[in-house]
Amino acid sequence: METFGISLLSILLAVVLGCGGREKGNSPSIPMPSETAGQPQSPPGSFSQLLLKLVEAYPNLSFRQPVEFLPAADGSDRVLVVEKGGRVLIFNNHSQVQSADIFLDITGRVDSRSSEKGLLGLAFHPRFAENGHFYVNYTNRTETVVARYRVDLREPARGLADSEHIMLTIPQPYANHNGGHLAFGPDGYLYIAMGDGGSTGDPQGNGQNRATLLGKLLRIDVDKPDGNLAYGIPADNPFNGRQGGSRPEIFAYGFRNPWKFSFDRFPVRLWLADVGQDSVEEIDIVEKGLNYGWNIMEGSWCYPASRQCNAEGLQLPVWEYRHSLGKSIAGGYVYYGSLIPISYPEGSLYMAIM
Ligand SMILES: [Ca+2]
Repeated sequence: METFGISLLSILLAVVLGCGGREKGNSPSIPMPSETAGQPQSPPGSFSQLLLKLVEAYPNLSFRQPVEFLPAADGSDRVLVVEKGGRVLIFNNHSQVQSADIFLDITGRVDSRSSEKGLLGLAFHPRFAENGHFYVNYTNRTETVVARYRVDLREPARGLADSEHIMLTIPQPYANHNGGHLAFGPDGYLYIAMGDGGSTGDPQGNGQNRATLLGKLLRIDVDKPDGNLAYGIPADNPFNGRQGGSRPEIFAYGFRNPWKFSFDRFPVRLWLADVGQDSVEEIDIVEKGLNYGWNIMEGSWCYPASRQCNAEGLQLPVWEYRHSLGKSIAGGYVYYGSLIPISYPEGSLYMAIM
């Protein structure tokens, strides 16, 4: 899956779903795919109905393989762009901005030589203004690294490249499917998206194996290191008791390559885009402890499609599309603003596809 071929800032936010007016636990009021395992069904809706167009946000700047865009956490009007190669740029959030500064450059630590490897995510600590901490997710030659960095609070627009404190490393058996997004939830814990380790069809079975961190959404407590760990395990993580050898860092499992996820504000809801194998791209609402199906299922289809499967206990996506409609799904956000005149009054979900 080629995921880095276009400019992040000119991504067409291509899937628009109304998502208002629901309480947690009820079925979403968005179009649902078939709930019958293995039964082909065309996704509802049509991209041709969209009235969106691309606008270059910062025409005077250029970026090398940008993978993340986020606001600065220092109270300024600056924004950051994370580049896959290992740089993070910071600049004023103005369309005519002329130049960007380097917030962080860890190119020397990052192996980005294959298409899905590199510096893949950055998240500011919720109390960044007090502690100056931020977290990154990158690949080196053999593993994923989740590490903490810091700024000097007197100079919050410049990360200290020599301040690395490694939180977690995860061996990567293949070059692709590294997930890479990380973000703090409204609960103050750090969520980390991990792909299934790569290759085709999850040959190691990592998605369904709760003894590995591959193919999972993880949740850790960066503020309470526990024993030899650089982090703590939230008390209500679903496998905190290591049941059956399960890793306690797991929040949810059965993912192939969860590339981006985001938190809705009310009700609190975790939207996640999971990149498909050969046929189906999916959007999941992730809840604690649940199994999202890979590699038993690809979206709401059995995997491989020629095989019968048992979907009992598996969470189907809330929406999916097939490759006749678009390729790799990237992720997105629920938008509550008024700048885009969509007729869903309580928020619309925008997802980017490649
Ligand atoms: Ca799935």
